[in-house]
Amino acid sequence: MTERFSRRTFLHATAASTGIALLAGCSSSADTDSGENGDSDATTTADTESRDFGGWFDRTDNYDGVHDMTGKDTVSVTVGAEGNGGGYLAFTPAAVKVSPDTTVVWEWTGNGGTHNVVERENGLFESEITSTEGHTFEYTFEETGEYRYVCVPHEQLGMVGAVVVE
Ligand SMILES: [Cu+2]
Repeated sequence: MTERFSRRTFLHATAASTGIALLAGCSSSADTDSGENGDSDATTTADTESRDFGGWFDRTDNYDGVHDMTGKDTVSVTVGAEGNGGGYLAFTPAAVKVSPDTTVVWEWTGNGGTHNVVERENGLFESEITSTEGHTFEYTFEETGEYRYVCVPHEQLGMVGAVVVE
């Protein structure tokens, strides 16, 4: 009881004395619209966490943990990003975590030849196979679970991805 009271008092005091700093922090983190054009913005601001995909990403050299993008209506993943042997044979981020009913939009860079996005285990989605810059494919994940997908032409080179819905 005593501890809780003193902690609350402390938080109050902190909030009051650093009110300006807190406001500045809030506005910059909520300001996601202005960063829409930068790929790096989306990847660097997301929290990442480790997760065992049972060897799914063993050949994927750009896999860098699960990027937490929960709470968004749409999340974009780059198709034909640099990676997996020095070419443009990667999905970035390779793994994302989203909330139910989130639409994931895959966007082709036009690099690395032809790519596609295929969920093969249950046939949930399969995109066109194309090398067109700016091409997009989207799928809305309604139910929680772990979804894995591949680029069929480059799967053996590590061009695979995952969407975790929680
Ligand atoms: Cu590919």
